[in-house]
Amino acid sequence: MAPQDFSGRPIKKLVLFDVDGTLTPARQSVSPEMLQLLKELRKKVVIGFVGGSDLVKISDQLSIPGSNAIDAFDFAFAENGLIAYRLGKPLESQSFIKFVGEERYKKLVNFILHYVADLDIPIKRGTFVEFRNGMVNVSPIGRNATIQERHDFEAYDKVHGVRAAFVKVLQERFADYGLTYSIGGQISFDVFPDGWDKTYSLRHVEKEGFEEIHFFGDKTFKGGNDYEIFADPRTVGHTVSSPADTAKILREIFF
Ligand code: M1P
Repeated sequence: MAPQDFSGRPIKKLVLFDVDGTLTPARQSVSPEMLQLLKELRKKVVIGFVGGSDLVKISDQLSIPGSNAIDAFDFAFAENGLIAYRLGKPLESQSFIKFVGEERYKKLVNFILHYVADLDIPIKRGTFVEFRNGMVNVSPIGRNATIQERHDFEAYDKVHGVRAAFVKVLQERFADYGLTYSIGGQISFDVFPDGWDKTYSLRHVEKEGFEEIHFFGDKTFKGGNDYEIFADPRTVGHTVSSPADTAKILREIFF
């Protein structure tokens, strides 16, 4: 049975990780080497992930046969911490639809779908809006693009700013909704209530009394979905360029 507290850890610090680009290549699986390193790290400190994706996708990425993402970390935060687990047990969760309300949501999603329909981009696939518990994810190309199509769209978007322009329109059109738009991945952006960025996860660990909370992320620049938690005074932020970079910095600091 898992212990209920962290008294066995010699270092009273929490280390939180973004998922895509930090623990794994974007939308791909964690390597056995990274899992082994995290296992070693967990003997010393308390560890957690805080991802923007939903729990099913993050679990797929962070599990290898015989392991489970929720059990491999002390804290598991999906959808920026709107879905949260501590030592394998669920913590209180929040919902986007309760915050926005059905009527207002309908106006938002109708507008988004019309906007996507009018977009002239090289290819479109399917699932342009993904409704999640704590947010809505919007993708101009569609979420079931292949890995290659993702790379191509990301490169196209760097030149044409499709997502940035889309976000600007939504910010203006729905200015009274109290929503934040975050371009965190390759093909989409997340939409969630103001303040429900990755700092949301910190409310779940505030009472634990950690000496320090470290955060590792790759999108720590302003506008990136790691920015708020990286810049938050409650965390010590680390910017990484890849999972290999994460491993290198971890070894320097904690081993
Ligand atoms: O974790 C970063 C982002 O990963 C995905 O983005 P994309 O599909 O655009 O690469 C999404 O799950 C997104 O919600 C998340 O923020």
